[in-house]
Amino acid sequence: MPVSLCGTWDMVNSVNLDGYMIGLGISLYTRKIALKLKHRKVIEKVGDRYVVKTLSTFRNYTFSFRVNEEFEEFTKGLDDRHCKSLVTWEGNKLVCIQKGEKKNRGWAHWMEDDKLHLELYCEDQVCKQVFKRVV
Ligand code: 1AG
Repeated sequence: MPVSLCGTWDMVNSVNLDGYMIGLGISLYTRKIALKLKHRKVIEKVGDRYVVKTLSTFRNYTFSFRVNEEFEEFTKGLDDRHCKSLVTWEGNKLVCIQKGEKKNRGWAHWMEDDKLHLELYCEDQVCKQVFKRVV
């Protein structure tokens, strides 16, 4: 059984978020704002659904899903695109493929040394973020 990613997590490191946002076609103006933010992740399990919230002082993004069940994702407030998304466990990694206009789009979450890791993929870009648990 994979470890639980549930909890509240604060970003402590972020590498190449700008490249990821360029891949998504985000404007320079919005990228400048987004790069200054400290993101907080709140991951909850409600019944058999996960609810994932990315919170910041600028915008919030919340979505929910069941593992192994494709869903319609609208990335409201991010790049405002529609994707057909599918989240699965690959070993201890929670992996999402976001099919849509952008090639090679998705993300992966996993735990390592009590930290929550996130990789965000879009086109040829990879953003890597690390979060520590909020106690
Ligand atoms: C995601 O998490 C993305 C979460 O799907 C947001 C992370 C970075 C920002 C991404 C794109 C930037 C687009 C527009 C910038 C505008 C606002 C930035 C606000 C950022 C906070 C919402 C996947 C994963 C799911 O965590 O578990």
